Amino acid sequence: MAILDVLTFPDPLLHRTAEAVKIIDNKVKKLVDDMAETMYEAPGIGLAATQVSELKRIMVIDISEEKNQLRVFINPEIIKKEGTAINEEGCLSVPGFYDKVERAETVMVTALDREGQRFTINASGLLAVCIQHEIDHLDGHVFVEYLSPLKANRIKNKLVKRQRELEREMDMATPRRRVASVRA
Ligand code: QAP
Ligand code: CO
Repeated sequence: MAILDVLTFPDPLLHRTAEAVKIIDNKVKKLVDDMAETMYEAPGIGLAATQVSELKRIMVIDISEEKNQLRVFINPEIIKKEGTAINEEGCLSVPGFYDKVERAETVMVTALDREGQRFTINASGLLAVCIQHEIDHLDGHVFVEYLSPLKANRIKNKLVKRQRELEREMDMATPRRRVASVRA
């Protein structure tokens, strides 16, 4: 098991479309397990493979209080949507920012589980929000895109600035290699 690096908005990879999984082999199962570990460690309630730089249609969700009800969705598809609801959302790829987003209130979704078994569920409440948020990632969308351009730009600028500061800190922590001076 491993903790994976989570991409931060506005990374261009977050806007690419993920490809359907053809065979659930050990590599896919390891990715599912690593994604779950990464989500729990964050901690978060949902994570899409796109966020860990894997353009595969895989997402993990656990909205339970005890963090013991992992749901794995491979090649998820929404087959029915009903109503609308506005909920506060956040995202591991948009750390520290939360805002209201309007989505369908209930969704019927079909997907394959970690063993390749098809399941279909009717989701409402937080689970419905999370499923739509994660499927958006697989289609290259981040919740920030639903906010006003003003809000979206503010978030983008702050995250770019923070990333630069983090990179600078990491660079400072790297010991400078002494370069042998070339004698004339
Ligand atoms: C998507 O998001 C979601 O800003 C999952 O600093 C969120 O797990 C669906 C997180 C809300 C529905 C409602 C965010 C962790 C986790 C942060 C997450 C942060 C640390 C977000
Ligand atoms: Co997200």
